[in-house]
Amino acid sequence: MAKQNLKERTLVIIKPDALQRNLLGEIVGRFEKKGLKIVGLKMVRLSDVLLNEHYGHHKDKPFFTGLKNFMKSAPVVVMVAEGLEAIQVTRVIVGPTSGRVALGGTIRGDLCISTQANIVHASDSLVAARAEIKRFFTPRELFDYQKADFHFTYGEEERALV
Ligand code: FUP
Repeated sequence: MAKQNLKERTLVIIKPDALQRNLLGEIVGRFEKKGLKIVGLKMVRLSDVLLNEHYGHHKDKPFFTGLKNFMKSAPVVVMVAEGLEAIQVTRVIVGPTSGRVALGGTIRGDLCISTQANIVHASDSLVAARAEIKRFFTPRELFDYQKADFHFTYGEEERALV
């Protein structure tokens, strides 16, 4: 297991359904309120090339073409969130793939009822997070900065995990 650190980063894609359903602010707000630091954020329109790469592990699934068309139907917002165990923390607050089984309190559980139109994508491992962040962001688009609430976001032992 990788050493715990306060700068673990994960990629989040806020999908076209969230944009169409006026949920952008709500979703970014949930990450902020959790205590994750937003270190990158932009709107992009996804291409076939990018989606073939991003969802390559699903290319033989029956839902692949539909998923790609959905992801191209409007721009998406891509975001990098940083913090202690950011990858796992993000998966927990996002909830499982289907909005129909995701528990209330999670983003998908509270905000959607679909498997495809499930509001967000979030990296599922350290290896995936590294590749996905590189896929969507250049180093210059990612920011290192101090947060004013750092001392109240983490406890003493956690703050020492530089
Ligand atoms: P997740 O990691 O929770 O985003 O889920 P997966 O990697 O298993 O799936 C990626 C995307 O494929 C989902 F966000 C939606 C889509 N999908 C379907 O449309 N139908 C399915 O049965 C499974 C996944």
